[in-house]
Amino acid sequence: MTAPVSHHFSGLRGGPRRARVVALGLLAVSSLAGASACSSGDGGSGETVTVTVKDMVFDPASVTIKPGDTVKWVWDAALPHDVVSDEGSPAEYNSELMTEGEYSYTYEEAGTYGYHCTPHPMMTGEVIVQE
Ligand SMILES: [Cu+2]
Repeated sequence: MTAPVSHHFSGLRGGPRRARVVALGLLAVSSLAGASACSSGDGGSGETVTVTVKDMVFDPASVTIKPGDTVKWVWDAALPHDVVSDEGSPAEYNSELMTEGEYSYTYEEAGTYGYHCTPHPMMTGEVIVQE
């Protein structure tokens, strides 16, 4: 009698796992050439001109700028002074009376803007805004 041989079939597949090659799609990044900032004055990005507020004088007393530019007054004084637009100036503005610190004003439109210091009427300055 022959004993039945039980065949045990292994279902294991020992084959090496196929390495799956992942094809990396090359991302073509389209760079926007020529978009870098070219700051020529047309964009309205104004420049800043500094005027020093000294005792009894604005230095320089007259500045010429373009529309959109800013004048920044920087105090370097022992006595208190302020910056106040003249009567009839195309724009009205005024700083505090102070001996140190700074004050800025941006001029949007062409014109001649006189200003002065309240305690010292002889302290005068002007901002000429030209296209
Ligand atoms: Cu003054």
